[in-house]
Amino acid sequence: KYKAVIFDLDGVICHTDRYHYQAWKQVADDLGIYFDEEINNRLRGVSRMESFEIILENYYGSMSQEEKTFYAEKKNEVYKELLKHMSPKDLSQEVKETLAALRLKGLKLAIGSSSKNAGFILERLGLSGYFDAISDGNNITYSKPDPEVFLKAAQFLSEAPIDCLVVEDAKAGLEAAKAGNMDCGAIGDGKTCNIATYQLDRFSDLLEIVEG
Ligand code: B16
Ligand code: MG
Repeated sequence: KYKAVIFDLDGVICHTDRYHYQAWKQVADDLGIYFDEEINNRLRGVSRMESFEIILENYYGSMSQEEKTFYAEKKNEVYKELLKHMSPKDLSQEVKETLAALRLKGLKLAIGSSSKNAGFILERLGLSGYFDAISDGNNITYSKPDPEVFLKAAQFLSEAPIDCLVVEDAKAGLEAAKAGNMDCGAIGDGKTCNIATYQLDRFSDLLEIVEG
């Protein structure tokens, strides 16, 4: 039925979402901005600068563009330090086995992530070179919910969007898939918004979905 599966990275293949939270929390605390897990959920799949704008909704001062860039870079430094804790052990057995089984079925596998750190994360997980294509924050102009990141992934794979299935944990990502004319499966926090083609209770549910 599908020829390729395009995976979001944070919240799907791995759980760097908690590191994003910790890093933003540090910046928010420094600035005296209220920030919690619920606000953090709104940052899923959203680019770094757009994430900071959401955090700044609770900031009652004014901030120049230079200062915004400074704090966003500071967050990224903290985040990158936290990413160093990751190792191939952070890749679950279930994800590893499911990816291998999908590949055996002849499906192409790609990453479609908003993150500019996607390459580094994949390296930490021992997945460098594993995917047939990587589309991430470094090759896009518009971030999710714009479909660009997934359309580029399909293009890198030489597949039509309609033959690709997207797997996402974020509302912005599911909307991006829909806007790109792709079916999508929601996992984790993504299940709460009810816009996906499929709801995945577990990552391995993908095996049944691709069977059709
Ligand atoms: P970076 P995904 C997204 O990754 C994260 O969900 C989102 O919280 C983050 O702001 C965004 O990447 C940008 O990440 O600061 O590393 O460039 O879920 O699209 O894989
Ligand atoms: Mg995500």
